[in-house]
Amino acid sequence: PTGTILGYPRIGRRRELKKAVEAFWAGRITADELETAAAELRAATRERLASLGLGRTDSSIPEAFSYYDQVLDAAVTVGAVPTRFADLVAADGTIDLAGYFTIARGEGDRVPAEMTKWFDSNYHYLVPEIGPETDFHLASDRLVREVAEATVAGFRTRPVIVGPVTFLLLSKPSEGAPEGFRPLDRLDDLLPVYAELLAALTAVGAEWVQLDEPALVSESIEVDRAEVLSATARAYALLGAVPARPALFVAAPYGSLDDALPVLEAAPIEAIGLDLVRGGIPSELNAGDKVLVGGVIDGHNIWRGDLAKALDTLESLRASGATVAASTSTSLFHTPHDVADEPLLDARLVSWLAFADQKVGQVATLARALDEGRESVAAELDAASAALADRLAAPGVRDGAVRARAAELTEADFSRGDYATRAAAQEEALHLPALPTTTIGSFPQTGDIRRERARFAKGEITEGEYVGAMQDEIKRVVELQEEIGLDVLVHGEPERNDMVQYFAENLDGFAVTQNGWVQSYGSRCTRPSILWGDVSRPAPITVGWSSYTQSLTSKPVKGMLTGPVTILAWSFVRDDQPLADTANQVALALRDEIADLEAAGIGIIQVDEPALRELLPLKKADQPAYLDWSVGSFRLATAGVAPKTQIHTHLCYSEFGVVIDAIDKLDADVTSIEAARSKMEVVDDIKRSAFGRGIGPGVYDIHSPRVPSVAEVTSLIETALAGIPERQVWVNPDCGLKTRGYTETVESLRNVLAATRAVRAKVDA
Ligand code: THG
Ligand code: ZN
Repeated sequence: PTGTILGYPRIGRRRELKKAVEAFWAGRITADELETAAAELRAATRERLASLGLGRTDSSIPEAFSYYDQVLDAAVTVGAVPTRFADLVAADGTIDLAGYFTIARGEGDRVPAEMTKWFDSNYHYLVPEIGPETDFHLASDRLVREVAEATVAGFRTRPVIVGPVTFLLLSKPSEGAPEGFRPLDRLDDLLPVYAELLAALTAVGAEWVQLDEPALVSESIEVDRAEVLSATARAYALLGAVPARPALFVAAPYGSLDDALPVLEAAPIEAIGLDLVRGGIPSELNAGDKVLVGGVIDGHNIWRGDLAKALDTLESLRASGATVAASTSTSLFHTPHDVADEPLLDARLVSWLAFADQKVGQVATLARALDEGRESVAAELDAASAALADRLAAPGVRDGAVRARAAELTEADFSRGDYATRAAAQEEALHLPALPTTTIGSFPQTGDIRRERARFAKGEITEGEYVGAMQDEIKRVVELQEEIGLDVLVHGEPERNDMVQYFAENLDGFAVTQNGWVQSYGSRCTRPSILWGDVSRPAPITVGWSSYTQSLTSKPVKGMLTGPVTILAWSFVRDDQPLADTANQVALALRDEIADLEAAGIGIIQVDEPALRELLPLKKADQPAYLDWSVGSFRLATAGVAPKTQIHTHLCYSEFGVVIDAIDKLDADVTSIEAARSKMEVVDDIKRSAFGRGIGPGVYDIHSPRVPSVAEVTSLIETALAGIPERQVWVNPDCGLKTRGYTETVESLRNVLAATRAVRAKVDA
């Protein structure tokens, strides 16, 4: 095939898969009914892709479905089920759908597989657990059945699976593995299972198979690079030697292959997928008679982009003498289905966009150009160029006032001055006790709250009624916090659907979608906003809610904002200027919001940056520049306040050590982080780093409904105090309480306060 895509959204145009999966979990439909719904979705996807121009029978349509996660699929396929779930495995070594979901979601005391970020995207995969005990065997024929299902429907599709090297590099040692064990050590035991799978795929008629090896582009892998390369060579020498096998297409999305490219070029495989959006054309190409699949259509964003330039790139790839096909840089599962599902978006904006279906169309156009010559697609190339030119010149894309303000920034705008002075001023202004207690910001989002928000969105209640309902909720949350005895209060964020979308809805330069869902993990989705123009703040956003809250209490109320890096990370961001420039525009809008909060008497303002770690580039050479602008944008947002105003930040995830220098440079007065799940491991990182400002390592794991006991929280606080000076320590949960229920939240917070009081009493004594 001359045109293909690496993958397609699996959740469904109207989130059909999410709904079916959740109905199955709730017991509303049977496993058979779920299978039927999934099969219908796969059938619709194949038909759709064919109608958009991919070949029905030339293996250009990927067979890339997943009920939950593609890494879990690979684990279950090769029999890598964690020991604690061994009872879910049937006598014949297979696991049913219910068992598959149990690994993903846990059950009772059995914790689910760990979830972590998939490269530099907002998708989360489940981390396989591999040890000496892992009994690799072909344990699932799901992929084989899907290829057969496609054949019955008149298609020949290309099955997709995570490749063996990436699979092991993304795995962690199982609980029982000895010290020093590395999953990659099991490569030679794993490969025969992949070989068996290849033979089974051939037997049902697969002519190609796609093995995804994104770990080859990442420099954030802990295994030594030379070992990664030799594992790759070994893996593909062995798989290439399988007698009756499909042609092997090894795809490397999310960046350039660098020194892994010669390894793949030398391997007995038939095609290599290059991400030519993130990486450039390799300086040296020796692909021989392999197909180079040029990933020139960006799978990571939603812009229509420069189609003529994409074709130029493919043509220069072909100039190396290689056989070339057109493709996407990554799977399209990072993009929503179809711009045609967005009737409320401005038509002009729509003309600049390409969601998954439009990108498939672009690939088909490029494939035709490769086959029949550039002239055969002249009209399409011109239309794309015209749309791009229109976008660059459109009102709002460049706003003179926003640009003038950014151009005038000086060093001083990024700096708050001496911490000791600030700390003294804050102590005098806030009068907080030792070990101050607070929460991260959100309180449980009840059905009532969601209903009121939905009714307001639909125009069923007036703005006055809506504000009244939210204020009632805020009042309840304030009274609850006072009764529990927390020191720094929050309003609970009932007015926010999502911490990024809420700001996007209230800033100029953003658009929000109706159906633009993108899978975040499992059945959970987000609707990333589209940051298309210069960003400014037409009016204060949170000031009314925060002032109302402060009017209810004499305790300090913390204003709650989402930081510039996180707003960028969880939106689709314009690609016509450096991220750094866009981040500074968002920062300036937030800076104004912070100034207004301060003027309204809010003495503590939290600016959350949970995505700071997530956007860290995969290539080490790109990391310093990233840390520079990301930290800079946070400082620009927060540095306008008086010394006595206390700036907080919150970061999710416990990989604190990786970005601790950056966190230090954020220069926030107080930083809260996740720590309870990892039993305060971060305390060692903090101790080593000489981090000198306020720090709140979470003492309550909000990811599970479990209520931590007073003794447990006491011990976590004491662990923190063993490594960090008492004057720096804050006491708070790991993260926001939005996804929790009220019952367990209240009980847990009471225990947190009881533990804090107990530790305070001991410290005072
Ligand atoms: N907001 C955004 N991106 C995020 C998060 C977020 N990315 C990382 C992390 N948090 C992902 N976590 C979640 C957690 C819950 C949900 C989505 C991502 C979720 N979504 C609802 C669902 O799928 O049913 C839909 C929510 C809605 O109605 O808007 O529950 O917090 N932007
Ligand atoms: Zn968090």
